[in-house]
Amino acid sequence: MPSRSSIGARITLAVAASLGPCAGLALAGEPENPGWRMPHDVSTAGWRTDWLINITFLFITILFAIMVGWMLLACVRFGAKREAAHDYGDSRRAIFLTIATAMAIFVTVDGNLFVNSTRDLEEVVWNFKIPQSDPNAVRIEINAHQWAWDARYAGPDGKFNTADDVVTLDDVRIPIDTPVIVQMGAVDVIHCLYLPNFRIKQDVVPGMITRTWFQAKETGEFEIACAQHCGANHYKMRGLLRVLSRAEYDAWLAAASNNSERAYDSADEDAHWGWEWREI
Ligand SMILES: [Cu+2]
Repeated sequence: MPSRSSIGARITLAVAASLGPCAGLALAGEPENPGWRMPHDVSTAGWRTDWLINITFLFITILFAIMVGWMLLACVRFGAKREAAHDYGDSRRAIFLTIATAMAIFVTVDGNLFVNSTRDLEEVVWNFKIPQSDPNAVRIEINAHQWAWDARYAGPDGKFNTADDVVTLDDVRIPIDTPVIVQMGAVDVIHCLYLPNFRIKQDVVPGMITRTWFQAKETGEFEIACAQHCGANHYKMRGLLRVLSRAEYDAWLAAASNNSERAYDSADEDAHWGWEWREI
């Protein structure tokens, strides 16, 4: 039996193959702007989200085709010359058929969404045991505010809010093939960390620490966005996420940490927004 990922890939290909020529886009190679397609997935778990979107798209496309086909058939077969035999839909048979059809669609489409999304949450998305069991996992604290993302790495001492922390602005760097755990806080309004290429969306709420995790399977530069309208300059919350090789990442972190220690100012309280990492 094919796995969910291979079924998802086939559906994606089938949908892309059928729509590609209409949109005038070549299927070979990844366009810079994916246009009507989903952003290029570079995460290990993103296929789960894509599978659910694609299979749901397939379900509703089939339903749409059946309904339109049925109506067209009625238009062709019946008209002024040949009147259709009709009722008012209040017979027991009509009520039963209506309820049975609605339930079948609800159980199939929504039931599939419910069962598989619940399983995805339990197995991966909310399963922090996976990244925590990896000794190489990268931990990042993110402070969201109007209108930027501050990211904080613990530095060689492994503790947050100390002199060797690396702090960046709208610039998150992570190593490939390594779980990344992010804890987030907001100082003003609700923001939402959105990584389209990782299928990650997590609200950042003042007064609490929220978290997410993901793992990259390709190097490159990807977009960070805010998915909650957080004020007039919401659009400015655009950052860059760079996936580096492990060696590049380690070299960058070591150099940046050296710089941080030199520039550390214990009196600058606004700069010490980090918190003690919350183990679960
Ligand atoms: Cu925002």
